[in-house]
Amino acid sequence: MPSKHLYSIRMRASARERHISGAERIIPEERIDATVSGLITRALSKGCAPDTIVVTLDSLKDVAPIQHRALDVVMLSVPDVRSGREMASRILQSLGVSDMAIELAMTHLDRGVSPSGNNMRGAMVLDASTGDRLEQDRERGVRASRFDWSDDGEKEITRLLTDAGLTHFRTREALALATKVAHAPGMVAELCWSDDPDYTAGYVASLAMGYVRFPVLKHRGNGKGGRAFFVDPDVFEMEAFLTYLQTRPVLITEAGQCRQVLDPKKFFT
Ligand code: WAQ
Ligand code: MG
Repeated sequence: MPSKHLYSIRMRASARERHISGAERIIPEERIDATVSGLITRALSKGCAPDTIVVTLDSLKDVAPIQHRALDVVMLSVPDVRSGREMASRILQSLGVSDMAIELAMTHLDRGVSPSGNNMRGAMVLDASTGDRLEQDRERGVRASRFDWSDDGEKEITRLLTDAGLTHFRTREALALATKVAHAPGMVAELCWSDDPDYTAGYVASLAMGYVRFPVLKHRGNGKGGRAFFVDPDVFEMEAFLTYLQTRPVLITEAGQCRQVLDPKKFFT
């Protein structure tokens, strides 16, 4: 893709002031029409009709996107929420996130991350040692923006994920987001599960261990979900973190590896 004519497109939809869906794309100018209409179709096809859909387009001008290879995908076969969360916690611990920070993150995600008990549009930012929340706006959270797959990258990852039995667009999108986020300065690890009541999967992502995916991290029917970005308090600097997450365009140009771990106990050995 020539970098000259690239645009960042962001969509977010809300109903009764609540966030219901969002998406991020980086595309060449000639695909603006098709992309915008696709994103609006997506916003309208959510269970509840949105009151507001905001689509934002920004030319990337002459800023060439940073290119990253996607995180490796590790699929852990856990049978239920309890074992999923237990395994997710062990992985976060091994990455240096404290027990307290893990527990606080999971409690927030279960309750609804914003102070009013709703889902946020963005993510929580948690001190990986204390679990303190560092984001300024706790209703909105921090949103990663300006990232997408390149055409080649998207083809490659779609093939790889499909071969592994992962056909939902959410997996591909979450992997792109997690790859951008993992490269943020001061970032240790991300914990995520969807806010969609029918989508129980989630992941722990980090540069060190890749995108570790769990088929279940919450119970079906639960509409609470979100993202926790754990950061290293020794090096974390909010301004640099936000500049990277919100403004630096990132294209994921290459898939990583993808493997399945059938016995999660063997993951660490
Ligand atoms: N930046 C930061 N946080 C975000 C962003 C963003 N760009 N987009 C969404 N969030 C937060 C927000 O609080 C949402 O409520 C929450 O994440 C969940 O978003 O198969 O579908 O779009 O491997 O519901 C993970 C597993 C699915 C995918 C994640 O997230 C898989 C998912 P959702
Ligand atoms: Mg959602």
